[in-house]
Amino acid sequence: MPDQSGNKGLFAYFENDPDNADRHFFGRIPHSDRRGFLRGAGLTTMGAMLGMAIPYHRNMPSGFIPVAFADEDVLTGKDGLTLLNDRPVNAETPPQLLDDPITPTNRHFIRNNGLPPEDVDAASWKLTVDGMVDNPMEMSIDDLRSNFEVVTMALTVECGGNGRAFFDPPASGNQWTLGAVACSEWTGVRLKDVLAKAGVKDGVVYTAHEGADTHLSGDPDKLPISRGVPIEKAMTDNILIAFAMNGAELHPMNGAPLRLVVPGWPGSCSQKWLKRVWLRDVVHDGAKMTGTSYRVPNRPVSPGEDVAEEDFVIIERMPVKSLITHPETGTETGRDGVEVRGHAWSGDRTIERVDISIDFGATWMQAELDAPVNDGAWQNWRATVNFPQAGYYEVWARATDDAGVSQPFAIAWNPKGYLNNSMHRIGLRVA
Ligand SMILES: Nc1nc2c(c(=O)[nH]1)N[C@H]1C(S)=C(S)[C@@H](COP(=O)(O)O)O[C@H]1N2
Ligand SMILES: [Mo]
Repeated sequence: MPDQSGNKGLFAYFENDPDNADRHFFGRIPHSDRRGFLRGAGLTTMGAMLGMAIPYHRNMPSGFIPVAFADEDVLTGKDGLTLLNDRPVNAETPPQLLDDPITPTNRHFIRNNGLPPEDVDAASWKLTVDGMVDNPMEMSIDDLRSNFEVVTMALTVECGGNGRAFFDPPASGNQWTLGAVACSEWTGVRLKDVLAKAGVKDGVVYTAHEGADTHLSGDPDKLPISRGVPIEKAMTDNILIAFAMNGAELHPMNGAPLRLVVPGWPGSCSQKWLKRVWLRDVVHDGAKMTGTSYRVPNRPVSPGEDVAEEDFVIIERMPVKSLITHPETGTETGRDGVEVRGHAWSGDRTIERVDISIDFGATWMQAELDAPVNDGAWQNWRATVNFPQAGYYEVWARATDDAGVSQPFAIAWNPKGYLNNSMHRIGLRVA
């Protein structure tokens, strides 16, 4: 990565200082030639080589793949993701690629706050459980396997900032649209079993999670992120310390060889490259637990309002939401018997119904809805739609959970762009 960028990623470099970035990478190429190249196949080729769309390509005047970027092998094993940032790596999945009931590993989004560990060795990996426990423990992955019941569950992970791109006024941070969510099948041991064996002392309030990734600054004393959950949440049945994903190893960018999976709460609770769980007698105050990170105002605020830091509260469960994964927005369909389908989820709750509208919310039809395959999994739904005549339609989906709460049409704005669960709308041309 270029030092001239102030140690920022390539995306930030091109975004903040495109001329300099361009000179840095393409200095020896005469400017006029570069412009010429840009108009050719450059960007498409670059995107194809990466297997992704590049949203900031307008800021990359030269349009062929910089060597520094090409060397990144972090996206090996991912397919069709949209790269939002390269340092740290953040990539989301277009809705139509999330169509499978269980998200394949190559389509699970990536949200990194720091730099992932390199050359991890699963055989020598150690997890420490300490703090306010009767018996502090250090365990290998084999120890976890042999001392606790191994379970496999489909679990939904959604980034707290999914949907931030639609905020107006905009909120800073990764501009996730719809695809910072996934439901893969995870295999591991229950966090609660491990904590029970360690012996939870009276007075424990919160867990604190630490991973092996490093802070972007390179400072070894700083963690990029260390979050936790209330002990009552930690002791529920569907939180896994996972060592397998979809029946194979975890993808390196999804936390290999060991991670937490806390379904239904902000993805940030699901510490990747998990090294330590410690129990505390205070609400954890690690990196990105405090200030405005993964927090929202304690009251409704107007769009763009300044909110004092002490008025922010920690996000707990994620709200009710649904996603249309088929058809792909912008495509053409026939008139009759068009299957519309997708998923719906609501943190710590079950979805009770999903409704579909093809007339901008004027009328609704109820979709067929599957039960979750297990507690913590999203629910698949489908509806067969007959369009009354040819033309342009929007299809909207709206999930309702077992507390009777539905998705809003509009975004409840908050300063950091969290929790956007407004209805997903796609556009279709009906022939
Ligand atoms: N160690 C570590 N764990 C982490 C993160 C991280 O940056 N470092 N990002 C968190 C956030 S914000 C999210 S949304 C999820 C995303 O998981 P994924 O990258 O496997 O999709 O991982 C969480 N766990
Ligand atoms: Mo996240």
